[in-house]
Amino acid sequence: MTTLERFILDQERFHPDATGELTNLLYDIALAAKIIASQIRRAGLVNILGAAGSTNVQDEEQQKLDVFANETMKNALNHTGRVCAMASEEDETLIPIPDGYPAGKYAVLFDPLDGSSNIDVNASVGTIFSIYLRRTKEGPGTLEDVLQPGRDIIAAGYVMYGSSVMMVYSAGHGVHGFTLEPTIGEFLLSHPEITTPPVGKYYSVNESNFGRWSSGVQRAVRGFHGDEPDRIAGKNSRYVGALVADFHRNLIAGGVFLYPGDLKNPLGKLRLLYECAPMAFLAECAGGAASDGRQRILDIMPTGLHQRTPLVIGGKDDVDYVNEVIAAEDGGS
Ligand code: P6P
Repeated sequence: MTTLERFILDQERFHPDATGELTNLLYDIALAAKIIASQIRRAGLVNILGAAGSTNVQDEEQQKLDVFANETMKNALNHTGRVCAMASEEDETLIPIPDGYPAGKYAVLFDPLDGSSNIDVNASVGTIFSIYLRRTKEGPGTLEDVLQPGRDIIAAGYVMYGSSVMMVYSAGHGVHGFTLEPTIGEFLLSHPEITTPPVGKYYSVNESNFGRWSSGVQRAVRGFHGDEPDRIAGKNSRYVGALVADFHRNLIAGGVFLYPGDLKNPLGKLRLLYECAPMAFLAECAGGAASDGRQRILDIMPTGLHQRTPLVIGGKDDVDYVNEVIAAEDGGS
């Protein structure tokens, strides 16, 4: 059995100047994941224990799970001296380190509970995180430390709370999956060196938006329907409605996920910093690709914490196909 801690320590050989701080930071995130997982597992009992906002049988305030997950991530990271600042999809502004605690060399961004509406129907949800080296030299972290392009990510990953709890991460040397063994409370290496096929068997998109897409996006998706067999083989449609779950299936089995912009939301729905950039980092580390339909996600320079971007992510050839069709049909750069 290779635990997450043992594996990350072994990986340090790739970083001669490793101080062990990144190892400890990843372990802090793994601890938060275990705490969140334990609370999610009880979600189905909330009617017995009391719905969010009410008090449970122990007369404790029942937090909404996304609030709980957000507080858990912040509390696992803010006092360690490894982090100078955080940003979360759940917080409007930058999350500073509390007074009295040292500011560390990393900036951490996260979506604490992605796809949380799936909880009510017992479908998969996830936590997404990315880690950067701070930009500013010392003192409290600032927006400059978190508004960094995805190409500067030094590690990123997600936790998927599904039929089992899995943590998938990369520090730039391969993508590795760990499955939580609940009886011992450890993440054990279950999927070393994950790579994603260049052409996948699945495509994932919310087709109810089809009428609002550009003609390029419509043509690319019709290609996935099998309408242009001479150009691209048709694919099976799979869509869970939680990015972590759709991404994970496509990463392992091969596939492409799209959340395009449309007439109503030109930049789509997904957030650049908390959802698209970390997943794009993982996709590229696994041999895949990620674009906004035109440019590489990792090259987008963020201007705001909560900015959105269209997303095409998965097998390299599938992403290239979508980019080519959009360029041909929609023109522009
Ligand atoms: P739609 C969940 O709300 C989320 O942010 C992603 O996890 C998911 O991929 C997407 O939105 C689903 O959005 O519009 O298809 O329900």
